[in-house]
Amino acid sequence: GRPTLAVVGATGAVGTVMLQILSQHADIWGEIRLVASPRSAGRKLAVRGEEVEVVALSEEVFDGVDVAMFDVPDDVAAHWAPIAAAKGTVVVDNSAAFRMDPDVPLVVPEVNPHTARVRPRGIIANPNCTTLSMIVALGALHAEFGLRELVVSSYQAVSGAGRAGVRTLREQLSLVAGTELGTSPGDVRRAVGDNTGPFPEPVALNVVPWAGSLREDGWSSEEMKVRDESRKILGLPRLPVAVTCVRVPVVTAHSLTVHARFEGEVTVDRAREILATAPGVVLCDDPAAGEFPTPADVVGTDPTWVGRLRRALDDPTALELFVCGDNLRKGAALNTAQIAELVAAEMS
Ligand code: 2RA
Repeated sequence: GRPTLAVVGATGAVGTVMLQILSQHADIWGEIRLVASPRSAGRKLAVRGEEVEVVALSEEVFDGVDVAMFDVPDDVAAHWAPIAAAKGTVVVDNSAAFRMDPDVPLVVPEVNPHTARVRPRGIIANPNCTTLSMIVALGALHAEFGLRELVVSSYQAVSGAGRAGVRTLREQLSLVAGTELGTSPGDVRRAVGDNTGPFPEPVALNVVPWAGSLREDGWSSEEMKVRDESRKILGLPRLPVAVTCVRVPVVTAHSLTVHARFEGEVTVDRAREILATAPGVVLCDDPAAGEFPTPADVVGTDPTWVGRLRRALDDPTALELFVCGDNLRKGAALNTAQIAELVAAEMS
């Protein structure tokens, strides 16, 4: 029969997009079980055109489940993924709990699909949305030119911080709309009040140079993820990566500026050819016509969009580019679904 799938974290921001994707992709699954915290149990959600009742997370929900997609907090995944795996379920996990475990592959199907087959713990990790928003384009360029160094800055949408992030931006926007705010120090902060939600500063009419939690020497957890995960996915464990992560008042779709240095001289013409033909990448780059990707156009789409492609002014071995991708789709639910489909194909 067709494999049974469990979606753990079905009610979250990523879970909601996952149910849409499962309804849009070729229907390879038998039963789809929707799982969430006890708080959400009993709710009905639509998937594949049918209403399915959400059940509370427990050991028994994994009985007979072939593949489970997890989108839950790190501590919940750390506890429950091994329990599911011990029952023979292949877990595709979108938390940070297992990404850097050497016995857990970190998979992007366009870049390193072969790694998904070797999974001693029965767990496959899905990368962070910021890494995923650039890595398909970089993987294609690396395969041709050989990557030597990355310097990146992110422009991250608030839905990366889940439903609470979206709610916070919308509430703050309603408090500043139609005002003259943004003209004197602290006026936006006073208008939005102390409750800045999951962000350390107001995000409306602002940019916030912070994502995640504090790590050593002033780095953020998000910055460490971009570096460590890029190295693991590309198989370049010593790749120099300089990264600054920034939150911007965008609902969904992360963007990054990228300076990528390669082994030898590169040409924009060859880079354009590679990006124009790479699976999962769309080149949208005509500055004379004012054409480049922006989050407002990219949201809801699957590919990694690339624009502003230039050779570095002072280094013939480096390229500058702007990339943009839906952090809930390719950045989370879509990549997880693609990995689960790879696993399901092994089973058929
Ligand atoms: C963010 N990447 O955008 C993080 C969480 N998934 O906040």
